[in-house]
Amino acid sequence: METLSREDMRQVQGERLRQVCERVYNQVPFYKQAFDAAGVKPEQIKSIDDIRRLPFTTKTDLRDNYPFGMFAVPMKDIVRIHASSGTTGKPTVVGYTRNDIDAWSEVMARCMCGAGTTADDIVQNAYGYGLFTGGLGAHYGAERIGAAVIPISGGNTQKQLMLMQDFGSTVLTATPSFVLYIYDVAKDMGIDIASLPLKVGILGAEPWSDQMRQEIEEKMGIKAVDIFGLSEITGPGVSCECLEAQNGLHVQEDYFYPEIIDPDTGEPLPYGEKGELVITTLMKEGIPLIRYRLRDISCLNPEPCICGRTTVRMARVSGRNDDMLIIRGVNVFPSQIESVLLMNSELEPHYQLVVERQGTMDTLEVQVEVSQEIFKRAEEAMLSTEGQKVFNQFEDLVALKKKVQRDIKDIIGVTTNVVLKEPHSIARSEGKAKRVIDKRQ
Ligand code: DLL
Repeated sequence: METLSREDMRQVQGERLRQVCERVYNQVPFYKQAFDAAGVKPEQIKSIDDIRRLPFTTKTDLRDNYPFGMFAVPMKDIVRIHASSGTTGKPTVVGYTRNDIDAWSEVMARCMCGAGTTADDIVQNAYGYGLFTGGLGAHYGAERIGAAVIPISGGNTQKQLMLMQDFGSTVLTATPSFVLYIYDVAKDMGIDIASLPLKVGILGAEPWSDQMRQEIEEKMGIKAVDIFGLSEITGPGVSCECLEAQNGLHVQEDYFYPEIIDPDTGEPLPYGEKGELVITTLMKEGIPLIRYRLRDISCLNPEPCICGRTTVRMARVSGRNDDMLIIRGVNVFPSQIESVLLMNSELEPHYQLVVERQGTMDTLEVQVEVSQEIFKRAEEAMLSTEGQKVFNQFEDLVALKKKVQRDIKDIIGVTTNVVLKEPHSIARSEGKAKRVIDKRQ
């Protein structure tokens, strides 16, 4: 499936699309209504191109049908329930049949295999187990490959390090922000993490930049591979980079049909153009979704990859529509700020953005930690002048602050107030990092 010709893949997708349309039309009242309103019947779906005739599904539709209204099978066929907590109100609920769990294991196995995992590996799974799909998703994928899984879950950072040393873990599955936290704690404990057998991190569940990848690879002495997914579609395993190219995430296209649309008009965009990702689940039984709008921004590349796979690749997700800040008219994603910050070796990859409204103006404060080295110099200077200089007035720091503000202005076009913070002063995350504090609401 991962090396089919484009034409054969489209054939498979067309056939599967027709079947899933039939199932949802007959089993889910919401879809019967939505198809009827759009004036389309399942039997009119003849090829994958007909997907454009189908209505979209949104998170609001899932909420309106909370908890099980979108399920397409009776509860006796559901063997697992997961849920993702949103920022407001009730969680989004998804149900899996036995076949769904099997398919999920399969796509996760493909992803992890593409990222270099084999039966010889010891996979330390530091994604949270529970309603969140990260833990069990990576667990089943690793088992399907035949690797040895350590189901340690998120948190417990010191224990993570103990097991990593004692068991010789070779693959780490975790959020990128948690990996950085593990690195910090290792450093404090005097552990040289780069000298351990760990060789690859399969990281995702939150946006991260290429600069962050470099930072993680250098510090940890590993390859860092991006994996993408969301509970509504299956969990992790929708797409993943291959180890060979680390250039775009191979979509498991025979299970998940991706489209990019203009978020304002809903019109499909051609390959290469950035827009909102929309996915149709071609094989799901428990809760199949037609043209589900993810709010995530990406673009698609159909060119075959050097790894030999022919599946479409999606660009790394730089952020969600919902995460986008509009600061005095400029659209800003946190990951863009992250890229600029990490171009400076004096800064650490720990940052937070604080948005406030002063009168009618939105202001953006960028809090970022400085490196231990420059912090030490600042401290020494403060001591030598008998405490007369406070931290943020130390000349090197003033220059650094100005430089970063200028870079952000030049590259992203937004004026910010950069606040340099002492090392370890910004809260660490053991799961998804919270990058934005919005004080406007
Ligand atoms: O985060 C599933 C997952 C677990 C993916 C482990 C990868 C690894 P949710 O909690 O439903 O599911 O959150 C899904 O997280 O719509 C994106 O906005 C974001 N996201 C997930 N992976 C990435 C990534 C899991 N690699 C939401 N890059 C998605 C950027 C990501 N954003």
